[in-house]
Amino acid sequence: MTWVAILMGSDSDWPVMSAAQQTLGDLGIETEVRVTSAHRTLEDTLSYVEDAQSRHCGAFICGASLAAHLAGVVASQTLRPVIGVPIDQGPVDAGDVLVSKVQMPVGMPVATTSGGKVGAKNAGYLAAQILAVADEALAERLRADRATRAAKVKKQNTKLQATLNE
Ligand code: RP5
Repeated sequence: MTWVAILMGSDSDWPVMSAAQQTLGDLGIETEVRVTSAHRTLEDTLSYVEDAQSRHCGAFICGASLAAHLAGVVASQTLRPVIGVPIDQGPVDAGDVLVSKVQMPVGMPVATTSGGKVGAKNAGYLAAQILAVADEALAERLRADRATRAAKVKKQNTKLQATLNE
């Protein structure tokens, strides 16, 4: 079975990026998590991407803040899908990081989510949907997850209508 690599430029990104790992774990998808930087440990980053590909990694999720080059560097080294999560850190907010991440040159895409834990969770879901193209059991788990969320919204509406009709 294929798996997902979760990379981040610093362990300060982990409180956000752990949400991606949790999401994938809940869907039964194996992950590897690495702190590796596009600037400070470039060679390690490149070696890891090559090694992960050789071990059938199905997608990369990359979280970083500031200049946020990690996802772009990883995308330059692989044809596997790369998902970028903008992280709010220090002098920049996640919106600034998002603007950097989405501006990849033609032929080198990074699928960029919103920032923070919501973005990290959706990075997990997007990676899962990519893997589910070739994994019907996983697709079924994703459908079940959506059904659970839909049931929750319907329940909320039923409760609200009851309150309005009191
Ligand atoms: C980025 O710089 C990291 O991904 C992190 O989001 C940010 C700050 O890094 P540290 O100050 O925690 O090393 O490269």
